[in-house]
Amino acid sequence: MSAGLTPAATPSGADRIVPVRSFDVEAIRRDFPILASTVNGKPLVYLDNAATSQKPRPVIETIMRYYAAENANIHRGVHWLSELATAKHEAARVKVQHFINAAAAREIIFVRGATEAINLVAQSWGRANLRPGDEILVTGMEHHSNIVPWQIVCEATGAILRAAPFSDRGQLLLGEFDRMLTGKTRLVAVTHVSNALGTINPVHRIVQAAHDRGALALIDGCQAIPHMPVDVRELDCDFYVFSGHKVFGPTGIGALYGKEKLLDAMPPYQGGGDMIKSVSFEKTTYNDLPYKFEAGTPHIAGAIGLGAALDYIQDIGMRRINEYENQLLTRATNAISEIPGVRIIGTPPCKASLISFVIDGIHPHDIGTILDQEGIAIRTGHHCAQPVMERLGVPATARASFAFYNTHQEADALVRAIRKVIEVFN
Ligand code: C6P
Repeated sequence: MSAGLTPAATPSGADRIVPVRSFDVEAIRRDFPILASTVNGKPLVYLDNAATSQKPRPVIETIMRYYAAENANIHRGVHWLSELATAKHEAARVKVQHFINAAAAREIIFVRGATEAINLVAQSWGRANLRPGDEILVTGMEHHSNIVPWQIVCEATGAILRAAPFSDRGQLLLGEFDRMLTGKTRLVAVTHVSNALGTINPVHRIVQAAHDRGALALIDGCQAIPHMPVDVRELDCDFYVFSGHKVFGPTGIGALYGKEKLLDAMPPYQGGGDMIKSVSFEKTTYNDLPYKFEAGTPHIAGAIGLGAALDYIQDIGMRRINEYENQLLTRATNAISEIPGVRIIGTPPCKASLISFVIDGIHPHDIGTILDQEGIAIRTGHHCAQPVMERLGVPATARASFAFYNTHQEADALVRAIRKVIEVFN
């Protein structure tokens, strides 16, 4: 790496230059030390943001400061450090609350990531509420994390998992979705943005339709939260989940939002310290929200780091991020569409800033390998969305996914590298 991870001499954030009016991508990039790296002798072009995003200095520094000066266990000690760490951890929860406009901090449960959040709802709400013949409705474009937890709970309860289809372009077939949403449907679980296609689903409408049928709605926001403003109260969703590492925060931390009355009625997911009020062999009573769902010592540094990440992108502004990324998406899509032999997988009208593609006669892994030689990081494979691949009749795709720190030049470098792949194979 040409830029190390040494903390800046200035206090957290003091060296950040985030211009208010114009989108100064070069100034933003200076906040991300890893972006100055070279790979295979070429400047790193990081286009694997849907897998995980890079971390800005304020996040790195916040985590370093936590371990250097603030580390203690939380909710347990009466000593100064424990109270400090507790306050920081709970302040991070409030940051998540405000970021998604939840009504209360107790509606935010810290989890390891979106996967754990969905498993929590499946195991807690699902086991308590699902009966044989009840239905869970997902879409055909879900990540495995929004399929397998429901299959597990369906096996345990006798409920049935159904998947609404999508078109060849990767657009959810709403007519089919509505038809499959019946009086038997107890929960609709839909991705806000598809990680394999980029499709932005009409989640507001989906939530309303679910509620009209008496079903709950869970939204998997993993690929939406880094790219667009999300307001859970406006959406009126019952649950919303996301992972911290995709939104410029650390790995191992994420959030489950749930409406308070639902979370209150749900049994604990895991047992252990911190989720109880009192324990005896005769009777154990559970803690209040959100702690009822947070057994054991949590990822304290992760939560605080996530809070710093949300502060950082809020400073830039989610609308501006969205606008800028749309420019990158349009530029890259137009150029890639012109290359003979390249097919973009996922061309719905509403799309987030990722492009899945295949090239005639060239395996996506070979595309990824040649792009890597050019310093370009993309993901290849099924993207943990095997049903999407099966539906579209491709074994795998190459996927370039953009973040707000990517540049127009990087989009052009991707296009040049795709042309080079074709040259090499021809
Ligand atoms: N998708 C990708 O490269 P975790 O692993 O819990 O942080 O996130 C799971 C997950 C859930 N839903 C969606 C829509 C996702 O995209 C992901 C993670 C990564 O596409 C890694 S497989």
